[in-house]
Amino acid sequence: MHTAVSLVFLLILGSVWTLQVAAVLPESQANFDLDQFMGSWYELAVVSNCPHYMQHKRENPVVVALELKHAASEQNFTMTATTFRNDSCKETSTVYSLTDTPGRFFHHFARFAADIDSFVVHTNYNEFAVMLQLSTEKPSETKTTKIKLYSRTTDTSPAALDLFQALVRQHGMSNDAVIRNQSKGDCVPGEQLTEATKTNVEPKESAGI
Ligand SMILES: *[C@@H]1O[C@H](CO)[C@@H](O)[C@H](O)[C@H]1NC(C)=O
Ligand SMILES: *[C@@H]1O[C@H](CO)[C@@H](O)[C@H](O)[C@H]1NC(C)=O
Ligand SMILES: CC(=O)N[C@H]1CO[C@H](CO)[C@@H](O)[C@@H]1O
Repeated sequence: MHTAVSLVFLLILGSVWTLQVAAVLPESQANFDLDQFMGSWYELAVVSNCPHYMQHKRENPVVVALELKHAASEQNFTMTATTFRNDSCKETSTVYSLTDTPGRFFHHFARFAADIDSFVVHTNYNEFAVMLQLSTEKPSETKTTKIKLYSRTTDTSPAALDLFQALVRQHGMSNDAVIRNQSKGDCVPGEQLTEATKTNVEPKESAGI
């Protein structure tokens, strides 16, 4: 198979990084439609080979609500993430630059001096998206991989989970490590978590997605 052949070829080159990039340049996204991808998403599940990120997520494994906005003619879009942190709602905004590759974006994360390439590996726009993020921290050149499952709702279909889990395996990570969402209800920046929304807290198994 073509994939197996390129795997061997790239392993011979010794560049796992190149392999990862090559493995996600999906022909399926050649007709990626940015504007259909915009709007509201929920980040329901994540896995990473970065221990710090995973520890941080395990401490606060909540659903992150995302709002993506693209202004026509701009070569970038804004992703606003809202999530509960210590029972209050935190909002952060990130500008992603478009690249020449459909479904591939770039941003720089100043806190870790990291260059981050994001790929929409799979999406059907109206239900789910499987995202791959490859980061390189400077100056150490430390490389980490993150895989995320986005959904238009706080639930997901078995088909979307299958695609997510397949990508997790393809990148040599275990599905046991995946951290699933724990929905705490709607999150409005500036508002404290109310007693009413607290009753919705449903702790989930954090493994075995
Ligand atoms: C977004 O892209 C436009 C040009 O397409 C540019 O003028 C603007 O500065 C960019 N915004 C950011 C925050 O990089
Ligand atoms: C969360 O709250 C705990 C105790 O209430 C505090 O020690 C901790 O620093 C807080 N964390 C953040 C990120 O605000
Ligand atoms: C992928 C995943 O774990 N999804 C869950 C997110 O939370 C909602 C509500 O708590 C569940 O219904 C989903 O199954």
